[in-house]
Amino acid sequence: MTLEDILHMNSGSGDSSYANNSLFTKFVMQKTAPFLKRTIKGIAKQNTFFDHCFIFADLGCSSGMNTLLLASDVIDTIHELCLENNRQTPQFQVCLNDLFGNDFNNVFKLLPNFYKTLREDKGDKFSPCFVSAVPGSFYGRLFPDESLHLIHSSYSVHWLSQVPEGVENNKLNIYIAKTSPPSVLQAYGKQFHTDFTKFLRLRYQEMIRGGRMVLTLRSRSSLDPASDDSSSFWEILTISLTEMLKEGLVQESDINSFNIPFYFPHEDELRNIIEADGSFSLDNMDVFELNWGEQDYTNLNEHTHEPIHNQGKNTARLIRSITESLFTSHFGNDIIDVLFKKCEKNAEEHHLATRKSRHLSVVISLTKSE
Ligand code: SAH
Ligand code: EXU
Repeated sequence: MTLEDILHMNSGSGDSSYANNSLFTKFVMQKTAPFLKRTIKGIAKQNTFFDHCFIFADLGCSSGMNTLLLASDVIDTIHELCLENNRQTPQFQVCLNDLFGNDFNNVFKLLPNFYKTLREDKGDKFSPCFVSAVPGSFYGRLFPDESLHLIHSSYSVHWLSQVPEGVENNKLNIYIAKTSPPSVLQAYGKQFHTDFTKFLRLRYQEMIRGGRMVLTLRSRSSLDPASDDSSSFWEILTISLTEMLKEGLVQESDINSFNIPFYFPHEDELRNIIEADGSFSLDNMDVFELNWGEQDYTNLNEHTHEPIHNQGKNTARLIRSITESLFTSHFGNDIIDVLFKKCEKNAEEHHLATRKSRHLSVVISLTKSE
């Protein structure tokens, strides 16, 4: 089985579904919305872009409230621009992409309401919008040649196409950690370099001349993993797995051979890859930090509307909604409940009680090269 057959965020709308744990990434999208708006305004200078049908894609859209939020943001911005300039709004084609295992059905259920709201909001200025799903990996071709005006992706392109080769000596760590040997960092960096370059070249083929991309990824503040403190989420998993090893619930060899296939690049790494490849030029970049653990994202008290402090539970649920498919396919189903119960306890005791979990993100805006 390859990663693209295995990986998916948790489906449905239960406690540990991604749909129910995507408030943090909603904040990320709100934070990057002005950036996206500026990019679309830049596009508007290219007159022909809004002539007939504006085609855009969200790569790694997942399933939940955020999935259609992006579509609304783009359509609203273009609407405003067209009103300002006294021109007719184009039709829209919205292409929602994610891997084959994504819960697209959950998104489809939200569509009637999405179309209805659009019609109500826009009134007689409404122009048709066609939403379609495009399942497949963004490390392969997804769209016909020169067909897209805009590509957006949030919190997805840090996912690699596979676990890097040469990370077997990462021992009990499951991602780059302070105790990882330098070769592990290099292997992860190299895999990201290969994958991101491929991503840029594929999108170059699929975009119209002058087309733009806005990508948001997790990032690292330092090139040196030892001085980077952004990985505490994955440390919670490592601590929990190590406890299970001591209790004889998992095997050491199984932990040694498990590593998570994502990589959070430093801004300089992104810049270097984009420049070296040349398919796109980098127009804009912004690095920002949001702290997980500052507020409670899921539970508000029904009566007082004050947050209920349930950090351990919420942290464990979020980590579970993202990583469960990887753990199930490697360790089997039996360990899952115990693992995330331990995560809940460890999130409370070891981490969130003593320090915040910093999440650094980077957003970039790119234009297709001539
Ligand atoms: N954009 C949403 C969801 C982010 S979750 C938000 O901001 O909330 C990250 C998504 O990226 C997951 O749904 C995962 O399945 C998807 N993803 C990871 N690798 C991918 C690939 N190679 N091709 C397409 N989607 C991928
Ligand atoms: C995500 C994260 C995260 C969050 N990574 N996703 C989707 C992700 O891929 C790597 O760290 N959603 O809320 N966080 C924190």
